[in-house]
Amino acid sequence: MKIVSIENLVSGLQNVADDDFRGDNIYQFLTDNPIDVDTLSPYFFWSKNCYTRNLIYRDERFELMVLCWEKGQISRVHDHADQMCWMTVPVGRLRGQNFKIKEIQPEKGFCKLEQTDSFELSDCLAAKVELEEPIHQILNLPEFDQRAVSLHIYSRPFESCLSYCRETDTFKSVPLFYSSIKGKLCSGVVL
Ligand code: CSS
Ligand code: FE2
Repeated sequence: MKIVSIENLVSGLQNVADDDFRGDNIYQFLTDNPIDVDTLSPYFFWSKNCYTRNLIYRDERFELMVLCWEKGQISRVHDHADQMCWMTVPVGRLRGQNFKIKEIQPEKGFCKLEQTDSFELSDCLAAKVELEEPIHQILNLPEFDQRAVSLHIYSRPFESCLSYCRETDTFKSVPLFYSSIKGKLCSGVVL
């Protein structure tokens, strides 16, 4: 199958009709357009502390970023602020774990979650976060024993999400930050 440069992926997405950011077409687009990893590498930054979020392109309709995961790094249990998300993993492997709400008392910040299905991502296979079950965690399991890179498309862009703590059964809104923008490390970011 042909592989596409990040520039071509961005221009392909810019030409997507508004309605397609709500349906299944982005998923198909990612499946049909596996990325040429060499063109992505200028956006790779790695940190010992946390996976990095590296913005490649953003407009009012969508943002496109790569996340770089050292061995063993995991995301919080979180949602996507009611936005659509599609992702692929062009480097390494990642495990996704979904959760459902068992009990919630928003006014108290209380939320008890239960694990549901898990899925695995690798080899540029496309995946999406379902709006019906939006709470999930992404893990680069130590047993995978390698770095991983994931490509994410969010529509629309969002700058905060809900983060869930399973030890305390609480949740709260947390801000999200970029580690780098268009290949340049953001000020104040220490890798
Ligand atoms: N949604 C997380 C990554 S795991 S899907 C983030 O944007 O940081
Ligand atoms: Fe996520």
